[in-house]
Amino acid sequence: MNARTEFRIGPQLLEQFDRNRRRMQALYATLPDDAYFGRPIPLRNPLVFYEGHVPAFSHAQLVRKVLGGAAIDESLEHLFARGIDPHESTTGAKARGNEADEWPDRADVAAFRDEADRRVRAAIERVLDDPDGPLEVVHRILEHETMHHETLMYLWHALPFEDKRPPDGYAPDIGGAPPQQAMVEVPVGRAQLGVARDELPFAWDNELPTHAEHVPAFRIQRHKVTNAEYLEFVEAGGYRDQRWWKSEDWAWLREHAIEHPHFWQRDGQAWSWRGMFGPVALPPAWPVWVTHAEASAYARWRGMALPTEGQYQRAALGDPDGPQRRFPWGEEAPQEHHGNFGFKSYDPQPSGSHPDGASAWGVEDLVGNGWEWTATPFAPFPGFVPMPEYPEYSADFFDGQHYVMKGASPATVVELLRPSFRNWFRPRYPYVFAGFRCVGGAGR
Ligand code: AVJ
Ligand code: FE
Repeated sequence: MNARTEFRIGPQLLEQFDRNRRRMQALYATLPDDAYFGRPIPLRNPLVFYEGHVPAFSHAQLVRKVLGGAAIDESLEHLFARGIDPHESTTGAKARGNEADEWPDRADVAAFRDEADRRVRAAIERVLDDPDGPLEVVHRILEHETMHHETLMYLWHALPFEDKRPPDGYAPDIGGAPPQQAMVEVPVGRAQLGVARDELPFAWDNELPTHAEHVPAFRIQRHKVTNAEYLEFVEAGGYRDQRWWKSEDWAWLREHAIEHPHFWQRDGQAWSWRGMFGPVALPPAWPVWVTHAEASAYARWRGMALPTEGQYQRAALGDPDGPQRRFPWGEEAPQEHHGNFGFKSYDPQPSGSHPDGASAWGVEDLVGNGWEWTATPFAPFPGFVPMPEYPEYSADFFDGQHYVMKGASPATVVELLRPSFRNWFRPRYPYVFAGFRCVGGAGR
């Protein structure tokens, strides 16, 4: 049975579609009107945009482009067509504020969403009934939506606390003292990067094709860098010492008067973490979430470096006794006890909470609890070909201004946990649920 037939069995894709739509609508249902038209992150679109964008994208890709279906409303389809991270230096971006006058009524967006959902759902059923149907497009729209669930959580995090309510019974898992940090030795070996087209029912163009990379022996931290460790850097004056920062990162610190991670705030003498639903006294064992710029500065301060994508892959998936693993813990499908992903939490969890998810070398939390920054600029693998129906998906970001992130955050769905999945962001975009660990050096 090949991957294609395997994925043809059963209605999983339709169930995923329904689950995705339910998750997003449940999220929006809790949102007061002025927040709906607000822009929690000044450089991103207001929340109203994403409620239209996800159904518009699915409809454009599957119903219109592939199946040749009719338009619902050309002007709404155009309005909601595209939304990626604008450049940090974009000027004239609106600050927080209400843009209700500039967008369609909430009820009109909901009507467009429901009609697009109805047509997309019918199209998915048609594709699943046709043995030669374009299944890849179904995967593409499902994964596109789930990536937006995560980027929506970044926006949600930025909403004022009074605009959101925690689900019943939710409380962040604060933990106690951080686990002992340690350097783990990973022997020389080969890392498989990317994936062969026929190995999976779907992969994005930037994951294709596959190649092996020779990775010399290296040492990597067992745990992601915790708040407690990062606090040492902050208290040592790391944000005031130009030596640790690249010139553009130093300029960014000065321009915005940045003195600590975006997820932290100072309350008098004490530090807090700005959680999803409220501040909590800085949990020492949580992985720190920071920009690539801050991660790089910390690593330099410790006399270490960020791992390359190949080193991450080796640390996460290398196996002394066989071929590269599917997940750090082996071949078993991801479960809750393996890590903090799949909307298990709205916040980080203490480092050391998921020993069952450790890699062959004993490195923990490589998948979940925050993406991991790598030192590798986002670039095409040799033999890259842009996806014909969506050529800008990756290619627009091969500009040396984005870095590869691997792993997963609490807001990453399990469907994205495959070894070849690559995420990327700008090095000074502060909203991402991403942390890091260091390699090499004589440090800890
Ligand atoms: C892959 C998460 C960087 O949100 O900017 C969504 C995914 N692209 N719609 C992003 C994406 C177009 C993308 N990331
Ligand atoms: Fe999108």
